[in-house]
Amino acid sequence: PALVPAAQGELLAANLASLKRRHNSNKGSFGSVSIIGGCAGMGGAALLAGRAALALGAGKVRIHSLDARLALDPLWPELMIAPLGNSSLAADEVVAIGPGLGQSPQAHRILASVLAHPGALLLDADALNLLAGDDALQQQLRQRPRPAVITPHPAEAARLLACSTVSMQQDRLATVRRLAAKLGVIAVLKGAGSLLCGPDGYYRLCAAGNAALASAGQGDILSGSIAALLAQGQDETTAAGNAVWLHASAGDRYLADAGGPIGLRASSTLPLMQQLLNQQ
Ligand code: NPW
Ligand code: AMP
Ligand code: MG
Repeated sequence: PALVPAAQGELLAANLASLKRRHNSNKGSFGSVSIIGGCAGMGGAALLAGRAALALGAGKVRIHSLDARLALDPLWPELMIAPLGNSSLAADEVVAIGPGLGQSPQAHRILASVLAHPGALLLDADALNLLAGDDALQQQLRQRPRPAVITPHPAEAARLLACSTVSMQQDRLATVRRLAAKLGVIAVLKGAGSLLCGPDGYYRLCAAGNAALASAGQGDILSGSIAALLAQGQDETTAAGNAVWLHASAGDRYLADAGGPIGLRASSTLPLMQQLLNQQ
């Protein structure tokens, strides 16, 4: 915080009051989420994002999988799973694309068409890898009437900016600002001390979180969580900020309860996030 004037940023805080539920609400009140990803060998990433979207309160969640063999999540049968091509997107649903998407020509074609989705949109993982170095896709992203959310980890951010991870990590604030301005998006630069920034350069720093979160699938959990809060009506900055805070704080709760950072599975982060969400 001492590095920049206070007016240019602040610490991330929870802003969850709008998620309070009316007694007579129904699943239609809490929106629909589509997760696009899960190619052969990485179906788990799409399942984790889908489970997170359900766990954090989205009314309905569908996974559009690139692997036709992924047809059901037996542990979470509430999830709908459709092979890509046999499904369409409604204009008002929230779309999260990237977890386990892969970088095949098919994945590239899907991304190009999804960038035209008029509703809320989140890009993560391989959607960001496909975007890196593709000027036409970047132009499409910038021209969206409703800015998308992107959630790169440091290596994905470095690919987007065509620089090394080491040089990028030396000035994370400059990096997240460059990403948000260059792509016209709400950018989350993940890692220890996640940063959130919009195209106007105003940033939020997450002081919570620890190395318990350094495990496979945690980014996929974060993507689904942001999608859930978007589906419940929060705007892009609020949804991304709240999900980053809930995710990092769940990591801190694990550290305190377990007495150390080792052993938190991405799936096991979800009940901790649910507790934090309901206890606010
Ligand atoms: P290193 O090793 O330090 O040089 P990739 P991915 C770096 C899917 N998944 N600080 C680090 O580099 C995803 O959704 C599927 C610094 C690390 O080795 C994607 O679609 C799963 N560096 C796909 O896999 C579970 C950091 O980035 C490298 C950093 C590929 O995504 C796993 C890895 O990045 C996964 O989510 C940090 N905080 N964080 C499943 N169950 O199906 C990362 N790095 O090469 O982009 O690979 O992130 O695994
Ligand atoms: P991904 O690399 O896409 O799976 O995302 C990893 C998630 O875990 C992101 O939300 C990171 O911010 C979080 N994470 C990973 N390592 C740490 C760490 N050392 N401290 C805080 N958060 C972390
Ligand atoms: Mg990831």
